[in-house]
Amino acid sequence: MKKVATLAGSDATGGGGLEADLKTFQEFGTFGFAAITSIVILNPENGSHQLISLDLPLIQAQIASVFAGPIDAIKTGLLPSREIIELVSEKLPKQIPIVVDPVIGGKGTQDFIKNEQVQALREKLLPQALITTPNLREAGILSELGDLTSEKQMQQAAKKIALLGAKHVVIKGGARLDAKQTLDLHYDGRNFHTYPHPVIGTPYNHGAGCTFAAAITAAIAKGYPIKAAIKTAIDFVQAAITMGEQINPYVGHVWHGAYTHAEKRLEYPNDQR
Ligand code: PXL
Repeated sequence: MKKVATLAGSDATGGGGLEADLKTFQEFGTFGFAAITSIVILNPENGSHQLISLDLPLIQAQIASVFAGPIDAIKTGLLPSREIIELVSEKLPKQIPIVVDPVIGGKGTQDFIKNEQVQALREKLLPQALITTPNLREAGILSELGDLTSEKQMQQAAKKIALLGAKHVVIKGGARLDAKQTLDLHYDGRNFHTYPHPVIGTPYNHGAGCTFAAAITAAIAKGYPIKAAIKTAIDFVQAAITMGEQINPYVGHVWHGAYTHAEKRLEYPNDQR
């Protein structure tokens, strides 16, 4: 069985973060591991979020646990301080495919990380990435090009991010460029590939970004070629968004099991109830 690890934050509400990663790894039939860097909690009184970072020795010990045996692919998610980014980049094994989801902000939350940490992502982590998956906003920040408002600018940003060392850059266009059609742009260091698909009109898409990167990571572990991994991850997330649900008064999540219809698994037979 293929083993896939995430080094990421916990989203206590279960839509994003390592919860999304583990659910997605399972859907791909891989064995999921997780080292928790931080915990994002939601205040049920007013919908505000709080981020709590774990101490470095605790993160280090979890990373050591994860790598006590062989791992086939690794994803990084929320790494909310320069020290944590440095620790993770030091401890990442060198020969294993690494997917860096450069989490800077979250939906409905303040930015998790600020400029100083962004520099650490650029200098320490992106050089180790086989694939990085910024959204439009993160791509603008990482490339230092600011707001990206056209496909041409997405291409420029992808090239600049690739210069930092990431071998493949996938910029998630989301619905910001065009309300009807969304564009995911992939730069492989030489050529651009585009993956246009329709925008799904739902506000219940929390966790889509984490799920996308997790799906790519699991697919890579299973031996998919990179373009097939990206295409399958897009289809996986499209299905997850289509079945998104409101989870609490403040947020609606994607359903990670949609692509495989996991909600239909292990049902108790009606005639035996
Ligand atoms: O969507 C980015 C993200 C990543 N990681 C954690 C999160 C979120 C969004 O809320 O909670 C832990």
